[in-house]
Amino acid sequence: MSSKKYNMWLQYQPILNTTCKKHYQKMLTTLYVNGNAPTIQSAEQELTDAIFTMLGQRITSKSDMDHATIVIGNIEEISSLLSNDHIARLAEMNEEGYLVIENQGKIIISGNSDAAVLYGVHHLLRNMQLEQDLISLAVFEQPKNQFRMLNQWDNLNGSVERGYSGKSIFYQNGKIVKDKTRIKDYARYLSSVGINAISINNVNVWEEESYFITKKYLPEIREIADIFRAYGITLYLSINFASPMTIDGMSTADPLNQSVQNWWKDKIAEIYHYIPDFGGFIVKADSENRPGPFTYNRDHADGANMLAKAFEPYGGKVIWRCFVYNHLQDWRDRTTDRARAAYDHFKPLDGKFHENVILQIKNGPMDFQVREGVSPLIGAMPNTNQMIEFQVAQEYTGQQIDLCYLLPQWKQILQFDTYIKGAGTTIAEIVAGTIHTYKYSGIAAVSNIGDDENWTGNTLAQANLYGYGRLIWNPDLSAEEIAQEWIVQTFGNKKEVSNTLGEMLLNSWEIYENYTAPLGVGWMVTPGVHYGPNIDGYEYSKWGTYHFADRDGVGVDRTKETGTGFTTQYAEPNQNLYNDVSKCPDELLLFFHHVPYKYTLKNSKTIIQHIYDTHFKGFEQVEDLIKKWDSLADLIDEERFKNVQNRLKQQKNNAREWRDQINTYFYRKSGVADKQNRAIY
Ligand code: GCV
Repeated sequence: MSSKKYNMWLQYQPILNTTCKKHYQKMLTTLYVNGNAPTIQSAEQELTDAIFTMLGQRITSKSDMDHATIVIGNIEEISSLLSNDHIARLAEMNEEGYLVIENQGKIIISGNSDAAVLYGVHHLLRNMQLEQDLISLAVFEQPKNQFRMLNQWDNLNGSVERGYSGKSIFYQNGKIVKDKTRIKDYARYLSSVGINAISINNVNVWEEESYFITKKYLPEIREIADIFRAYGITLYLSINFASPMTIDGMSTADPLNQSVQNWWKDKIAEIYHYIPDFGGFIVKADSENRPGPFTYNRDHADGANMLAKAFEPYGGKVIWRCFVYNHLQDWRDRTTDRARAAYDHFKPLDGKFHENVILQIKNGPMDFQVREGVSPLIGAMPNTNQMIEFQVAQEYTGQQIDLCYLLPQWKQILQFDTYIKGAGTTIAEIVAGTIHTYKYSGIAAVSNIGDDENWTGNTLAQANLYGYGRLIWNPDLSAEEIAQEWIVQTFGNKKEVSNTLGEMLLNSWEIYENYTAPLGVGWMVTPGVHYGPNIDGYEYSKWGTYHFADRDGVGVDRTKETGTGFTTQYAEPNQNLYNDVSKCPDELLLFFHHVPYKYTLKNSKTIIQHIYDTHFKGFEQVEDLIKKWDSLADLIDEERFKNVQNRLKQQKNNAREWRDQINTYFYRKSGVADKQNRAIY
């Protein structure tokens, strides 16, 4: 399959700028490759294919590097082409660091590992897609984060939990797909943005998927691991904590039970027999009905360490999710606060986990809302490896129908200063492992792809996948830079498209927030599906996701004096910032406080007027998005144009429904009229 929509940001369109094209054609004629590891072969293939489609010329192979215009490969053999300074700088970088150098008309790409060479090749190709000059190129790059992971929430029956782009590319009707071309293409896209780890099944591991770690499935999973390996990506599996019972009918899965421990030891040995560089397990335990150590009165450290020990001889990791909370809450009970749960469960266990365990913590204490505080657990365990979890899949942010470019949100989270070790203790530094010197750390995210021809349902949602990879490689890139890179590579180098689409993407998170749940309160979505408004949909449910609106006010009191005390989980001065209603930032006010409708925000509006204004505005902004997109009709191919146009139409209906339901709801609750007298029902 190859079409513009399928090719995402690796379009490799013919270069239109003639000066640029001539310059490239002259420079990129012959190739010398050193090394034959699968990743190096992928790099060579990518380079030759891309140059052919961009420049219309086949690059020829050379067996000696002196006569080649491009040289790629391991540093040892090609070091004679580099200066001592180049070599020293490369040696200072981490295992995935690479260099791309132009020296007397020759391009040299090398790195500290085979995967690094592939990243270097993609750097060159990105520069070419962006039509940049290659003369005097002297790039030295290394990723800021060690783990750059994607989690697939794919099920064996072909469905994808929270998937908005068709069915799974991995599984179909209860089987692993035979034709793995699409998996290979996915690996290509991921490697082009530096992803280096993937888990390929849902963290909710159902009955049949429990058998993935048995010989029933391992031979085929090995094939998938081989595919990803050739792109520098390590394979992980999600497991069922009660596997010894499910798979082998044992009477217990108690992590302190010797026969359970032996069972896992044997199981892990078996996996490594098939996949010698297997990454490890992702575990969702004692969370939303999934089994875990609590059944046996054991804690999460007991559970994780049992697996970690069995992984030790092989270098495998246990990625243990912290999304643990009471999902059977009584709405009448105001003392239980879901936001507190991860910290309350895990913080006391700091230092108890083995060094090959990494805790995976959702970016917010609730669940991937359009806006919520940053999880106070991140950074709060100096002696335990941690990584943050984002959601590229737009579960609560428009489900890839509504436009919501998530880079500004992720940037804000990464830049958040926890002050855990004084000023500058940002989330970005914590997950990069520079604050607490974690052995392993990084970033994971729920993927947003499926088998739709364009991978992501909404073509514009490709920007979130691209941006996720780019941002976690280099958190200093701005959301705008990333958007521009993506636009040019995806739609070509046209000023009008870059300007208009850039603006659409960058404002889209704010627009989505404007017409959905206000001021950080979250939810208000249709239960189960999580799309579209249902303001009280979760208000009297067991999930712990309440807004507490009554005739006088709205919001969740999480203060230490009168509320749940969640604010105390933050270090100072954040604790005080959030706890004090007069200091709390507007956008999070209802996440931390219950306030009257006539309470005045820092923006000088009352809460109620702010709700009305943002909801009317959000809808108008969607109308404007439609106009903007329509203005690009002649500049974008029909298929992709129509795809987005159609989604924007649906977004408009959604925004209208949100606007009217929210405004009407709060008008009826508060009895306060809109100052501008607009239509409220
Ligand atoms: C995989 C939310 C989602 C669930 C998901 C869960 C999780 O609750 O709605 O579908 O389950 O998060 O992250 O484990």
